[in-house]
Parts: sequence; C-alpha cells; structure tokens
Amino acid sequence: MPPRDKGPVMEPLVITAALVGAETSREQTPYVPVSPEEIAADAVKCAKAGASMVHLHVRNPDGSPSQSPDLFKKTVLLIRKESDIIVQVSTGGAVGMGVDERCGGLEADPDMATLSCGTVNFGDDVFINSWPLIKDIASRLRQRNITPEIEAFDAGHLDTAARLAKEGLLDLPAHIDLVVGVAGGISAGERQIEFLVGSLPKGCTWTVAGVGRHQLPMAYYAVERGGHARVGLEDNIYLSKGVLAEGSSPLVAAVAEHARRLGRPLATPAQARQILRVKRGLKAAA
Ligand code: KMH
Ligand code: ZN
Repeated sequence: MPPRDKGPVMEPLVITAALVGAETSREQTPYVPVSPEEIAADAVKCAKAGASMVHLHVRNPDGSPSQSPDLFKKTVLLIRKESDIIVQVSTGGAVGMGVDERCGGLEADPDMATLSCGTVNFGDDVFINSWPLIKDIASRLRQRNITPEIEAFDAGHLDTAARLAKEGLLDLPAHIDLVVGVAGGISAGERQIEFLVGSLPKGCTWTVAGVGRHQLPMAYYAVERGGHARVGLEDNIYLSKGVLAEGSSPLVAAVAEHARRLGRPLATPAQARQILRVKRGLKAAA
C-alpha cells in the first residue's frame, strides 16, 4: 500500500510485537518461537527492528499454549538482560483456561498486561470474558500496579472499559488495543477503525492489531492516522501473500519502514512508557 500524504507531526509510533500467541503452531510456520530462549531472542530482534513493546505468551516444550509463571519468569528475565523493551504479558492465554491460569504471567512482574473487555466468538471457539472475570483481572492488575492494555475485539468492549472506570477498576485515559479481523469480532477495515477510534473514552491512546492478511494494511492505516500498531506471528504468519515471515521482526521492520516513509518517528521504549502511561520505570537488567 503506498504511503499517504504526510500529515501534521505525529507522536512517536509504538510498535508492539506479538511474538507467540496461543494458537499459531509449528505446523503452520517453523518460525514461531517456543522456548524462553527463542522467544527472548525474537523479542530482541523485534526491538532492533523498531518495536518498543512485546506482547508475550509462553509455550510448553511440546509447543502447546501455557501460562506457566515459571516460563514467563524465565522469558522475561532473558528479555530484560538484553533489552529495555516494554514487556506486556497476556492474561487472555488460550481459550478454555480459567482465570488463575490466565493470570500466571503476572508473577513475572511485567510492565503491562492485557485486559480483554468482553466475550467474543473466536473462530470455532468462544473466548469467554464475563463481567465478573473482567473485574477480577482488573483488580489483580491494580493490586500489582501493572498497567493494563484494554483488548477490544468489538465495539461494545469499549463501553465495558468505560464501565470498569466508572466502578473504579480502571484509570482513564488508558491504552486500548483495537483488535480487528478475528472471526467473530469486528471485521478489519478503515471504516471500522474510524468508528472504534471515535468511540474511545476521551484521551485514550490506541493500537490496531489486524488479524491474518489484514495485519499490515491495518497497521499502516493506524500509523497514518496517528495511532500505534501491533504486528507479529500471534496474529499473522505472512509477510506477503504466500511468503512466511521469518519471525515477527520482518513484520515490525515493514511497519517501521512505512513510518519512516511518512516521516513519523519510532518511539524508544522510554518514550513508549510515557505515551502509554506505563506506571513502572525502566527495569534494571538482571
Ligand atoms: N489467545 C486468545 C484466546 C490476549 O493475549 O490477551 C486471547 C488472546 C488475548 O491472545
Ligand atoms: Zn495474546
């Protein structure tokens, strides 16, 4: 997609690399990292390519999804030895996990964690986020002083975030990830993004995570609109039609290149902490 005309000066771009996920398999792509060492190495490559945040899941040695506190701790430690990139853990985990298991990554003392704000059909499955479960995870994040990233898979999830704030469980403005293109959630398109952005609680920052073939076009659109972008093998395994991305860093590099063409600077991890209102400062390398 060709870059659009340069607009006004925009704030530095935060690129999030979603490295692993719970669903992407080695059968689909040999490039999905599995061990803590592989995940950390990919995180460092993504940081070098221009990402200022990683969104993390972990895997058992056989490749199946895990939310093991020990695997998260090991992975986060390895990343922090090499990089000051923001570490955001998933509290979504995999479909079917209970809330305690989903919150396993919080034991690794991350900078941020996701907070999904509604139930959504997820392909053939259902990703369940009842109101009591959302409140439970929000309370756990608050107790641990971990900054949430709201995950909105559909428009009503933004209303749920506002309701959380009303009940004192979420500070606004917050950072919100607009996930578009999940089969069962809001579809991927510029019109959909415009509606979601127009529906955000006042002052919220936003990222777009496009799923599948929509990933790069939606990321480019977000860059042009002054939002932020999430890419990586969790959501999409292809760099272009039929060409597998060799890890998440080529996808990060594509978004970074698009920003460069538009004259939009990339956020450093320190700038990203400011932009996303991350409560915790830089972690000392272990
Ligand atoms: N794996 C999905 C069911 C998150 O990380 O917070 C949920 C997910 C969301 O990936
Ligand atoms: Zn995730």
